[in-house]
Amino acid sequence: MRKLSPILFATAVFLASAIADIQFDIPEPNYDVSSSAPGYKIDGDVVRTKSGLEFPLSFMGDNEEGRDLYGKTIDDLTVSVDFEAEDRLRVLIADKEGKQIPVPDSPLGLERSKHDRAARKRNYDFKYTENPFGFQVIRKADKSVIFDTTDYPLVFEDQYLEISTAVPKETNLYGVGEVVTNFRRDNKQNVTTLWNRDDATPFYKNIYGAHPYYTELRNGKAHGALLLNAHGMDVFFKEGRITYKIIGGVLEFFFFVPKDAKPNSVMQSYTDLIGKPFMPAHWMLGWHHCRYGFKNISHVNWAVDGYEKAGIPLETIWVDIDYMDRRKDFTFDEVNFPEESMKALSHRMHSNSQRMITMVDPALSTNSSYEVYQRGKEMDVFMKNNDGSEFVGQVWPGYTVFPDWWHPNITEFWGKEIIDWVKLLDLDGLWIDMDEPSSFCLGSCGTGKQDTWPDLYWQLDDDKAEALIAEWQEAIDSYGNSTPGDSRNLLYPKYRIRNGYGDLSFRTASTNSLHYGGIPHYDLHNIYGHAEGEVTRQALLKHKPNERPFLLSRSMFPGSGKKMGHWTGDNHSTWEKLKISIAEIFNQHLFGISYAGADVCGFNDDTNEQLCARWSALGAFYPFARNHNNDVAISQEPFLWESVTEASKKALAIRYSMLPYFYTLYEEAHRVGTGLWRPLIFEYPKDNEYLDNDEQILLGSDILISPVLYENATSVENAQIPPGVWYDWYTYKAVEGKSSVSLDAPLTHIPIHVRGGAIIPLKTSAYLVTETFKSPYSLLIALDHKGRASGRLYIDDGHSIEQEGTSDITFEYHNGVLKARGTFDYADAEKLDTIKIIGCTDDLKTANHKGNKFQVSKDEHGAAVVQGLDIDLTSKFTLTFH
Ligand code: MIG
Repeated sequence: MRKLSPILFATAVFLASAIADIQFDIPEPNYDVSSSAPGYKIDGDVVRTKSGLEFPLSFMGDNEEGRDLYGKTIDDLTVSVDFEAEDRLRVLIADKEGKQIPVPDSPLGLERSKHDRAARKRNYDFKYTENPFGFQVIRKADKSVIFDTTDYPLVFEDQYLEISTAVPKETNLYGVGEVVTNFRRDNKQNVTTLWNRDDATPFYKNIYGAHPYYTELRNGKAHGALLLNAHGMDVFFKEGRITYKIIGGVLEFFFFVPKDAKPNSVMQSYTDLIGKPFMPAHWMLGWHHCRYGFKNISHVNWAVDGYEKAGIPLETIWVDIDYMDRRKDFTFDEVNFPEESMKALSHRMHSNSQRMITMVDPALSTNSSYEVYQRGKEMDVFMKNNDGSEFVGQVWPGYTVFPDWWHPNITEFWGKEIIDWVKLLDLDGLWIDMDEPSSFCLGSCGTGKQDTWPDLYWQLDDDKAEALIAEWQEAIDSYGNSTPGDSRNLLYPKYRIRNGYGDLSFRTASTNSLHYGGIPHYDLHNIYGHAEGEVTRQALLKHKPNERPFLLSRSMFPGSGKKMGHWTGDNHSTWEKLKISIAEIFNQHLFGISYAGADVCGFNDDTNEQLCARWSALGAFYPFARNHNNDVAISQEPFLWESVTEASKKALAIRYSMLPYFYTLYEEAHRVGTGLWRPLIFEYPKDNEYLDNDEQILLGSDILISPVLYENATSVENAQIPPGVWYDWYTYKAVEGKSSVSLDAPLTHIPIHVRGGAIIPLKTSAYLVTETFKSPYSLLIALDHKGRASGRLYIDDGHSIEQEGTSDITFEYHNGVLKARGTFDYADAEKLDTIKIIGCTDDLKTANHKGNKFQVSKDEHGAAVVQGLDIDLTSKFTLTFH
């Protein structure tokens, strides 16, 4: 059938850039993007439906010509066009018979069938050609064609779909992932493969999640497009074209065309469809610490102690798979992590208002004495082989089964295990890993081997590895390429997407294994982690219906950000991974995931003091901020080095003081869909000099972060300062915008600027998030050139889903008058204590509030300061300065 190259194969895993490429006999497909297929024509009436148009297509080739390029040609198609909203168009091209498998509604949760009326106002036009069929999406306002398939034939086969749009050669493309690469994508030679995969973040290759979504920016105007399809695919950005080559499903496109054509509005439109990012609780914004390879419970407690002694804020401690008995979920290593000691850790954390999270992997040991497995078996909830036996792969606990998130019993099964576990340790959240899903062998390698312990192939000598691989191959092939009633080649589809591991089934569940209803994994692979997230989240909600659940997942799909956060996976302790983490987080935001971060100080390889200091300072501003490390690397707790301690404490004091600002941004993300971290180009889309900047971050619109990303640098060169006036966070020194400057940055210092024109709500930073939120508010008023500033503050109880009352306050300052307006329904009396004004040329002496006079003083950097205001943030107020 095909040959394996075991030498490459055996050594490849965990080597970041190596490719464990299993050689296929089938020829390499044509990766060229100019297709010569015959295409389709409209073959029947174009009918107006309630929500748009519908018409049939038929294949234009004759019996031989252009048929069956990489699959079986489907002759009859239906196109449905839905004018779903003013800013959203859906174009669905599907097989008439409905045999192709679309992304399932559940657990996607898009409610995509609900649109039964065409939006009357529309920012776009839809046009089509009949013979051959092609379509265009046009932005009405300037008549620009933003998607255009009319000069390229459509290919629609059971295992191969190809569609392509023309784009201007010099266009700017962002998104399509998950992939490690610069934020603005190279559109000359770029292919992004989507096939969820457990691999340690090599550049340019497919990794954990799949997001067939992009934002395009042309001449300062943005739009977005989602191809809602969970099959493996290659997306080509090549001079003048975006081309999709997909191995199954249907073509379900959504186009996002907001009126103002701003990139941030495109994010709003996109998340209107896929769901807004979840609202985190206050504590989730604190600093997290984790490592793989804590040796025992004392080692974990040592880390907690170390933070405390050094005075480095620690909100949450994480325990990785180390706690488990032979890596089995929901069990304890009775020697190193006995149950009582884990309970004691949880108690310790909680009695100090801190938190605890543990890892849960989806794959469950098939050991006959493992009760979780027995319960699942009884409820029949695991993935199957096509002869009805359990699909048994291999993960950390040895041979494992994989929960089938589409099985009707899964909620009951998984829900019980999750709730029991969370209750047992009184956990604050869960971390779901390996949910691509990851499996270390090929095929159902463990069927019938229940109680034996498999080798890890990457630890074997070549000849042994070869023998093992031959065995696996036999196992996977024995279940056949296809399933009864399905003639597709599920194991070796002819079109080879550029999967980093070659074989689609390598390092994951095999594509011929089955989910409920006989649906092959082939058709659901990219949505497995998303589905696990949904089922797990439902369990957490059942356990505590009014608490915002905490879930972090490695594998994501469009809509996952509504349920959970994401870390960027197994990065490396290198400068390039530090730098690229910025682009990765920008991308996550683009995909509707606002709770995102990278492993601070790096996961794989040994970190070093300088790198870890720089990373800790930048990581202090990650939306999700966590230090995490590998089991075989040197320890990297921040308190182990003086400079890292200092960098962490300084940066975290700033983060904690800014928590109200972070929280307000999170509320905006949750309501609107905008990101916390914004590339400069998204805030200033007409300023082309920002197109490529993925080294600086706008936190919201008002805080500019310019981290050091290069070894031995002690300054940030060519830092771009956006338009207007910006003030140094530490010295209030003004920098004129639209400039490029050099910023001093000694080892423990991270340059930060605040936008003139902004009002930033702050708290007094403390060791813990709860303590910090107990302190009174202060406002930092940074004036623009006209002496104006404004800002926003959102307040709620910080953890409940249902709120009795929230406050949404707008502050405006002009001509010595500060006005606070908005809604003030949050019941607890929150106080405003201090106001600081920077960039003020008037010599302010007093501030007046309801007849009370307060002295205005100057701080050491010349800012005007009023303290002791004691104003209740329970109603609107005005403060006048003289
Ligand atoms: O194959 O649980 O990405 O964060 O520490 C390694 C151990 C499994 C991979 C995760 C990483 C985690 C590690 N896991």
